[in-house]
Amino acid sequence: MPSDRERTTAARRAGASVAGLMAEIADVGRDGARGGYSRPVYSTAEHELREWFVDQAARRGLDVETDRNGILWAWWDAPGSGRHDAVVTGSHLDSVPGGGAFDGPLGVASALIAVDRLRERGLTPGKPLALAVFPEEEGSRFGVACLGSRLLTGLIDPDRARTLRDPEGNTFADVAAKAGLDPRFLGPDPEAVGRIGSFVELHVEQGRGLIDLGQSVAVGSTILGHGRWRITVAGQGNHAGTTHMEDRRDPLVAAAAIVQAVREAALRHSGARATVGRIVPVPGGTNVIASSVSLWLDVRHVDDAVTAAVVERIHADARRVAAVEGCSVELREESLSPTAHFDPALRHRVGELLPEAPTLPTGAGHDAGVLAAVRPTAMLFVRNPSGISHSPEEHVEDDDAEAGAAALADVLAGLIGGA
Ligand code: HGY
Ligand code: MN
Ligand code: MN
Repeated sequence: MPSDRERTTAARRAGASVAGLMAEIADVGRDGARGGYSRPVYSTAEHELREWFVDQAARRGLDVETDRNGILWAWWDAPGSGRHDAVVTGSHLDSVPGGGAFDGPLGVASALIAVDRLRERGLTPGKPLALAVFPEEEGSRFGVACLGSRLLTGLIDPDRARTLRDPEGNTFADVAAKAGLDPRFLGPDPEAVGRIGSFVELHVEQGRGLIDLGQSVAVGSTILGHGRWRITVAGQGNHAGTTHMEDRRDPLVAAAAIVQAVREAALRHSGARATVGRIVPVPGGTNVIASSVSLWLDVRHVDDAVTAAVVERIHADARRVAAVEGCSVELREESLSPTAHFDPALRHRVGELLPEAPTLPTGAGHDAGVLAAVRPTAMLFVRNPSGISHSPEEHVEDDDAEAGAAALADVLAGLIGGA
């Protein structure tokens, strides 16, 4: 059985730097059409990344288990029953369509390297330590952000989760079953949540905060409240050539006006952000007037009441512009997360451990935002010199990546105690 030090040496030989680990997965899930990466949950690409993580964890002597919701837990000294003080770190491996290389995987790779750094320091944890990988953080396949952590914490009804469908019509239950889960057991896992004493997620910064501060690493303060709604506009499908303009009830025309109304509604509230990033006409033929159109709305604001007011205004505007076109409109909430404030005591402790690191809010959602509602949670952000994310232009310099892993190791060392 190799000693911890031998394992670390072996891991270091195996490209054990954050940049080295990221290079190992750099070709997984590349999207030739969109650019960047498309790694939907339980796709071949994401499955390959999960396998890679399990292998990297095993090389470090971590014991990996997959829980009923598909969350991977790699334990350095798994907790005995009745323990509620485990320190957990990790992130996600799934991506948005055409996403960047770092959103998610950076936190997972940094957690692996942080274990190496702790071992190099000869540290033996005084508490259980786990690396976690959450499925469907982006909600890109089944439409609900942070689906894995919502199931874990009981934030989504398991029956609703089981019947969620991907764009091809596959249910989450069927896809999860094919991934090796038993859909009957999807749902709240109070024992798994109860083991967590604190959760720390490292993530690429998805804005410009650290660029402007000239720093590599920041400590998270809040996560902007955010939600997703599906707007369906119904009109009259018809022939593009035989239907006179005055005889049309074209839902795509109404949808175009709704997209403009979305921007105007957001601009009425300082700090609000509202986006339509996805429009799907049915049937979607070049020579066909659509019969219906779905638009997906993403609205965010630090004040949850403002988010609600923006959505309400958009709904009213959508009804109005649709009526002008002789169409009807339905708006349905798909997921909603209130603004998350990280645990003040943990945030203070992390600040003590990283005295140079500034604090930053984030406009991006994370599993840490879901867990923050039930367990002490903190986040670390690593500088992204492009300030761009959910795009192939997302980037992290090698030095900043190593600084992030070192900062994570410092935080974990401080939290797990031990010798
Ligand atoms: O959408 C978000 O904010 C996150 O990247 N899932
Ligand atoms: Mn993301
Ligand atoms: Mn992310």
